[in-house]
Amino acid sequence: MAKEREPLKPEELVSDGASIKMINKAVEEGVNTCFTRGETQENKCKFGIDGVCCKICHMGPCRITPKAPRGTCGADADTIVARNFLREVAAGAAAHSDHGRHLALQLKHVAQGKCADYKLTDIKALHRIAAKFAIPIEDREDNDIALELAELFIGEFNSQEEYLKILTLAPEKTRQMWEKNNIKPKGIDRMVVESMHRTHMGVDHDYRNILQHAFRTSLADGWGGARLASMCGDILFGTPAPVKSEANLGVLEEKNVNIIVHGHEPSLSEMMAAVVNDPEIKKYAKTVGAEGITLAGLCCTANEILMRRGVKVAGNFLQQELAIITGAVEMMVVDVQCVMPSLPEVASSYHTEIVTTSEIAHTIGATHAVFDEKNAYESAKKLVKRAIDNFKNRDSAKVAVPNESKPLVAGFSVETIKHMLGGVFRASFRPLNDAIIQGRIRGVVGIVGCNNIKTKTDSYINTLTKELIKRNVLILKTGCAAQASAKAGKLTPETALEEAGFGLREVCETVGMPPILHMGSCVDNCRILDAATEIVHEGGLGEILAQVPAVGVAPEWMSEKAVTIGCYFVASGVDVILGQPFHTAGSENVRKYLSEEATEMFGGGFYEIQDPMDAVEKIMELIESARENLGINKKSERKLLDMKDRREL
Ligand code: NFS
Repeated sequence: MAKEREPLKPEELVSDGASIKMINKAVEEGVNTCFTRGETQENKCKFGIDGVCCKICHMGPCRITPKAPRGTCGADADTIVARNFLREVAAGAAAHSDHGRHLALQLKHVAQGKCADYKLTDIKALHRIAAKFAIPIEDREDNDIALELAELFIGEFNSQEEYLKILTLAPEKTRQMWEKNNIKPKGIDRMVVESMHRTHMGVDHDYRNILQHAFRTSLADGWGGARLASMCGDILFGTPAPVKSEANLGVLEEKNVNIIVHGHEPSLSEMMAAVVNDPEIKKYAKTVGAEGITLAGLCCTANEILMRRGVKVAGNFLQQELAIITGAVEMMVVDVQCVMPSLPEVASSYHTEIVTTSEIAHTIGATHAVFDEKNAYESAKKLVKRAIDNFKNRDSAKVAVPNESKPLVAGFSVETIKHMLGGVFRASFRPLNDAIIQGRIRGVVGIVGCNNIKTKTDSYINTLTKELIKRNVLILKTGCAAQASAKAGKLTPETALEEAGFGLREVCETVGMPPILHMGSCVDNCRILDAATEIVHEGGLGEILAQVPAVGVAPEWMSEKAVTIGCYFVASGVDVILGQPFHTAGSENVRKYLSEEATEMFGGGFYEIQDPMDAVEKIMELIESARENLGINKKSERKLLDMKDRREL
């Protein structure tokens, strides 16, 4: 049974005031959260940390030690660590890509007229994307174009012998590099199935061969499943454009019915966002004594509807339980991924109803209400009504919404960035390339991924971001990392510009763009690669992604999806810094493969750096060395000195 726990110091666990208040409230009300469970789970298994526990067959589990260097079957640490790693990558690719599959199928159903409540919202995006795959658009019905595109995307999952068509979106030299290293993926499903086959007892034992497939599988995600998820999302719900909103638990309103959408896929949350504006529903909320309805998002679902509709963000990953602890949430509707199984238990201390909506994601203690896409509006309306009916069950003594939220600007799709840089008539990355070549911007860093109980929430992310913009690095963000900046008030042009270095500030002011660009949810990490591809195509910064002065960072990552994302960045030639180490410490060979050998093969490798300031140093070193290799540093040094002089003056 639970032991007496040490008094918590919430300010050591989280960075923002709203979360501190809610952790204190949880303790007062005797509610367990990830922060208390994190303490009871503090003693981690060393074999697990090192990745040397093998439970792939039932002669085991076997654990590798200096005295027992091989498992019962003879597998050594290299094989075991590599197999465990590949399984993580496969799980991450499966999660993102299944999300992509649902959207591809939805695109097909919408094109066939089977989902009457959805439409092809962004026809420009449909045409733009169809053209990328040489799908004819002249004199054709949009539904026909969408159907052909949806079939092409669905084919990407099924392809048995052909490489993914979507790989053609990468720069040619990057594709040649994949070819040379034999990591071009075939069908997405095939890659994941093969990962499971290879790691079954007695199949693939060569750690290099196993890890090579990890990179191949990750590409099937980053350039495949996740990429097509973003593209389908843009067609169905609109390509994101700059939008103002707010973030943190203070977006909940005590006098309103509060509904939170949480998870990942945009279909349900889009419909919920439409329903809460229905006059009939608004009127109904008044009948129960509420002033109105607040819809807010958590995790990457929040990012999806923030980017396209400006829906407010209640918080990032480690705030999902804290939102319930406000006592003011009538309903939390979840779909898939990053949803804690503890939610119904936390909710049992309040009146919040947790509703699961996906066939593949049930939780004991939650209400299960399958979301019917073919009858989407009515499905969503039923849920909203049910939430309104729950308003009367609130315990007013337990309601305490922290008065903390910050304004933000999000919605930076690649198309938007192009327009901001080049103007409406000559949308182009040219000004960005020029600024990098001149040295006003030193490089571009993607900061992505989760929060992790092992790091004070948001602290690594925000320290790193602050230091990098100071050093004239443009930041592209997604996921919980973007929400960390939002909660800290750094996603408005004004606040961030106060902290940016001179060169970066000058460029951002000229084009009216903040130096930290929120590019969306976790599947939208492919938008970061898309931006890097635009930079290559624009010219002057190399012919291959590996040459661009760009780095990826997952500061506070925790999920298998993050492992996969890291891998597809590296396989695309981008160096990746991890704030948390992989579970690979048990094999020097695996570690060497993921860092040094990956760098030799792909042009990018992994670095595990647990201190954000050390990470800043490494990132700047990598960026400067890329600049050096491109031969663009000479000119910029002179210019930089000028600027320094000017600043001092
Ligand atoms: Ni991505 Fe991390 Fe989850 Fe989104 Fe947040 S935890 S791997 S950022 S919400 S997927």
